[in-house]
Amino acid sequence: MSDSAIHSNSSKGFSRRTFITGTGSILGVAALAGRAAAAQPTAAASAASIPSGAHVPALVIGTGYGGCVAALRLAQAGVDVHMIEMGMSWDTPGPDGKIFANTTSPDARSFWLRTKTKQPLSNFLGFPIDRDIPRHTGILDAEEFAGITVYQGRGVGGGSLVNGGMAVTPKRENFGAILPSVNADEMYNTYYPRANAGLGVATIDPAWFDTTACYQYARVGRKHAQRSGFPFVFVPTVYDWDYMKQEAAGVVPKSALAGEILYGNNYGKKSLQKTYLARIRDTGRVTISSLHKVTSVSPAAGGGYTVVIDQIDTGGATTTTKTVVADKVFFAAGSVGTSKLLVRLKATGALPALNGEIGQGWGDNGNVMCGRANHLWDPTGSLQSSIPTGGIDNWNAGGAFAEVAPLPTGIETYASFYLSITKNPNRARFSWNAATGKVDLNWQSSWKQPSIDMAKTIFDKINAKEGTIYRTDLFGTYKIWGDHLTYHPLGGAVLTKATDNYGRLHGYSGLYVIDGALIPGNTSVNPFVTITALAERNIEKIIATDL
Ligand code: FAE
Repeated sequence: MSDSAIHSNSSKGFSRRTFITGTGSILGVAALAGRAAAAQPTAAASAASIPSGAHVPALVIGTGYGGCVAALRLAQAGVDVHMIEMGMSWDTPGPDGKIFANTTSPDARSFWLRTKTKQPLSNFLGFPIDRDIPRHTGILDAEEFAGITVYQGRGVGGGSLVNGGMAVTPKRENFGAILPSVNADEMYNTYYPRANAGLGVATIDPAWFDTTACYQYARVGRKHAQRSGFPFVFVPTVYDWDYMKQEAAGVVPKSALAGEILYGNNYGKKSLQKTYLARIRDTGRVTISSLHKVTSVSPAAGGGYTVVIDQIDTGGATTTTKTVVADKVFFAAGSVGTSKLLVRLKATGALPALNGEIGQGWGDNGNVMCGRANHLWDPTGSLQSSIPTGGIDNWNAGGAFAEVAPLPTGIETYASFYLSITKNPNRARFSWNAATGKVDLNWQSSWKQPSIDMAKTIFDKINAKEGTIYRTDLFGTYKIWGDHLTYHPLGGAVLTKATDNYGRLHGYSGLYVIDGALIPGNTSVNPFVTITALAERNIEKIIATDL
């Protein structure tokens, strides 16, 4: 695939994407998918991107969950907003007629500026499965720090483009430990419901779950959990369940049932492109510059903030550097992106009055992965929906909540696979490294041991009961635990520490954090519903009092 084949930019392409995703009916999606396949890449949309010298009332850095909530609510309140996104707009099909690459055949679209894939499951049957790809501004960033690889989405829609769509509200009894300064009544009565509605969260039809071939793996996971005395819970998602049923019936193009995950999802997943971003577009008050990366924010002479932005090409090279002024700036570049920016801006003198909490309190949501080898009489199915829909809850007893995850290889693997979220207490810190000119993270590989111990409270017991063993071939040779990574970075600009109780950065009026950086390292479940709900809460207060 050539770079230009999937290069697109900003408003023009964005409109078409939201047009495509704005159709409600399954047949509409299918028909439009066909139309999209025939579409040509948009040309020279840079004319629509933010011009150097612009003065904007509100600038949002990043287009993930926090950024989208901020932009939508500001626009609805009558504020013109510009969103800056370093990734692509993901609205234009490649030569295969699809916007996103399949998990089983990664290509240039799959990874952010890498010449070789870095797949979370690096091995199968012990053999390495990573392969060479063209270097490109692809969708999944595997960002490597000394002790951990942090996976993140890149593009208009942020993590919603690549994630598994599991949309989980934490148990209320656990909320006090997640965000101690936030009123739980308000969250559970108002902001979690608002977030769930805005994201289109829904739970699988249990009767269909019990019969469809594509969730045999989850039924095996449920059976094994329950036989060992663990509660199995259905996990809500943002997948269009009616669409998945149509996939199973073979009447629409397949997405979850074609193993699409990690590198984008072409049809049934309601990413932010189909929810918040579609509503943002309808306001007519928001523009988005994709392939634009914010590099600096500092106080402007006449008030507001000077924001420096690199426009990049699909090889990652800077083509233009722009300077704009914004009255208010919302940091929504994700836990890692926001933390890296703020740590560097404080250390290099652009925002020296930020406090010493900047960069602190970062956690991995206790992520750890593992597989179990089942008996031959317990197959998990060759057809596996890529959207997980069940979890094993041992949070209060053992500190682990394990998602029963798919291994959508297309063949029978006799494996059960799990992503556990654990109560890992370790917290890391971002710091400026003047020698390298980069921001480091001091996470240590050994800090995953508590996560392994907590996950073992579930899987040692299941293995003993079932007479099964751990898989040792998925993360290397004779390696059980996927303990080198996280999908759920959280913290780095923690609420009430680096900011006030609503995300206003200490030291600078008009600068806000509104993404996963606010959350101190753990949400007890998958994080994006909490990130969205907290952003809904904070922006409501900011609009009421600061504008
Ligand atoms: P995020 O969505 O990461 O958005 C930040 C955006 O800012 C990105 O689009 C960046 O490209 C952009 N950006 C960064 N720096 C700059 C800059 N300097 N200038 C301009 N733009 C910039 O942030 N969570 C769940 O709840 N359920 C799941 O099933 C789930 N599965 C996941 C699977 C994978 C493989 C991954 C990677 C994540 C998964 N997550 C899941 C995590 C979830 O996607 C993540 O917590 C949220 O996306 C974080 O939202 P934020 O708004 O903080």
